[in-house]
Amino acid sequence: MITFYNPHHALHQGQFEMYRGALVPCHEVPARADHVLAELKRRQLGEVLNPQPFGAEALQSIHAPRYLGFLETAWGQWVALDPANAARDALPSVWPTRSFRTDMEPDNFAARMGLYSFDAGTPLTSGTWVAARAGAECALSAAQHVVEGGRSAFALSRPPGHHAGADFFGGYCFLNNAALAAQHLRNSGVERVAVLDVDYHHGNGTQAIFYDRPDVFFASLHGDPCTEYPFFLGYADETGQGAGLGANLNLPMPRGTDYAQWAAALEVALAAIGRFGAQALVVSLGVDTFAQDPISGFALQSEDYLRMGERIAKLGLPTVLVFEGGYAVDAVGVNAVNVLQAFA
Ligand code: Q9C
Ligand code: ZN
Repeated sequence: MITFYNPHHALHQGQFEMYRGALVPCHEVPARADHVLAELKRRQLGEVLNPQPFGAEALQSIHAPRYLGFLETAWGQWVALDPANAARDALPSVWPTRSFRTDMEPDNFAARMGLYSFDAGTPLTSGTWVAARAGAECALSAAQHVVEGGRSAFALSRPPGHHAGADFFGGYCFLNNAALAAQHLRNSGVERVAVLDVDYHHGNGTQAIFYDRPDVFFASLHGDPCTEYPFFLGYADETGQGAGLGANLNLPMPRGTDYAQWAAALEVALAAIGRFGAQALVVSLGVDTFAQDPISGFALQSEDYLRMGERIAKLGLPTVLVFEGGYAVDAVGVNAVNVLQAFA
């Protein structure tokens, strides 16, 4: 398995996220990617390369230009408000909910933070843009490897991506790496692409990006949004719209779900991907389904990730795997690399 590793990921280093009225230390930390890289090297699982550069058009294939412009300039504007902000992450505190306008882009920085986000758990930091852009290049490079005939490739980056939409950040995500990979496959002539999202949390960003499209199938296994983040999307009755009707599959599961139950849902997702006729697969590989994950509620064990990788490989599709969540920092390397090793 070839890996494209984001050499700039640690430039995104949030200090705090808002949780129950307090600022608590971020779960999404640089050590996560470091552990995965160390485990890949320990098992000698293949080459680790830096990503190739991609231009603005590649990002604009998924993301709105005004959102990209905001991300690129946000840190400078945050510090311009007050030089003391250089030592503080930017977090949003006001949002345009129902009945507000979102077509306007206010001048006020806090207003624009809210316009382009959906939670207060995703700090924007000095290096967020550089890290996220290089992460997108990892996903695009992995997709390009598969376009050139590679069986599979892994994009090892953070911040993660699957909660980010065309024009919003949240859930620790800024650029939707999996969506960028899927779109790159489409632009390179792959007519039917499937995204399989196995992160504990529903991939609301990816779903929203492809919801009305018949050419990219989205299947997600996740904690029931009735009780689990991101709460407002990920229900079983979301099946796509317009030309995309039938190309979206959500498989929410209750807290406590173990691998036997989870694997039964995986069979449903893989069968649907087969019926769709996917010619390539993108996996949003979150390992926050792990029993010891500090913010999640499933009960998967480290060995289960071997079975997961083996089963997904049996689809026999050219596959791009993109690193997403997983916050049991000491186990995240073993769990993610178990999927990759068994897949390979
Ligand atoms: N106290 C991903 O796994 N907040 N994002 C949870 C827990 C958001 C997770 C609050 C979790 C987002 C990529
Ligand atoms: Zn997650």
